[in-house]
Amino acid sequence: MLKPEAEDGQMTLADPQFRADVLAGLERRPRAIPARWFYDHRGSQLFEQITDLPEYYPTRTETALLHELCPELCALVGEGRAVVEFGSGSSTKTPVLLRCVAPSAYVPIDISGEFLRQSASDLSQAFPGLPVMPFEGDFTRPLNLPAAIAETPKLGFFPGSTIGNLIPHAAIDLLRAMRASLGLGAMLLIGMDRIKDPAVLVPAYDDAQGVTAAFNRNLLERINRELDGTIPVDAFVHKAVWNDDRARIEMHLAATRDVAFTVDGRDFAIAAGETIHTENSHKYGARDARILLRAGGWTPVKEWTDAEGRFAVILAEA
Ligand code: AVJ
Repeated sequence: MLKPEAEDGQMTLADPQFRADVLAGLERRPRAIPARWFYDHRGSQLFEQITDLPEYYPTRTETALLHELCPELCALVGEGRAVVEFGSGSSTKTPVLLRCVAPSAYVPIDISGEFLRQSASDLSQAFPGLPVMPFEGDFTRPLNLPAAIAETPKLGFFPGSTIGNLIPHAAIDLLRAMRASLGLGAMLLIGMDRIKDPAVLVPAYDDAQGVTAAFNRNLLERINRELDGTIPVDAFVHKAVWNDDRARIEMHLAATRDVAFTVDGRDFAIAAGETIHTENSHKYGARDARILLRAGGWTPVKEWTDAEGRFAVILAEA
């Protein structure tokens, strides 16, 4: 999912899909750009900082849960499965899972080859005996996984509440694609953030240090860098709002004055107060999560939450 850039800040050839999504997103009303484009090199750095913020509870809550659920998980999934991670893996969560379930192979799947190879080689070093098979591909579609693990039962791993970025119908399509990719006898371990008091949710997406604001506004900087844009970034402010009807945090960039700019040679005008919708982060209650999984073709087996019920890790079977 992550798309690295040259670290020296050199212009890289813009992804044609990025260009198409940005131009279409700025033309549509309400204006909206898909959240996946946050993660250029700078955006990935800012996201790492977000995961350490005092207000951003998901990462530390899920990591602690993974440590706690290990013995029970081990008993439920057995040893020797191939762990298939959707996304190139986190340096903190993935090792916790791999130490726990003693897999026969580890297969991280990502559309970005560079991040994938980096995290795969880090993991190989930490787990010398473990076959690590990075797989480049778009996991929103059913994939033919490596033939070497064709007969091995799989454990899918999709942490971080990344599923929350998708609107429910797309989340269900993704779950079904994962089921098709993982095959017969598969299990899935998935993290989902819970619905909770907006007084906790909103600061998690609008922190006191302004890191999330910088993460959001970096999308505009990225457009300027990669798509030859002239967006006056200082004219946009970060907004995080709880949409109770849809049970999601929305991030927007709101224009503080009338602005005119060009992107890739096209003219745009945004009036003061207008926003660009940049992210959805859906939250799921315990029953909501189970319905979502079942709609996606998965049967919930066991779920774990922290004492405050902030975050859930759910094991399901195909
Ligand atoms: C990586 C999609 C799970 O929704 O919490 C964090 C992204 N955006 N702060 C989330 C994010 C702003 C994050 N996910």
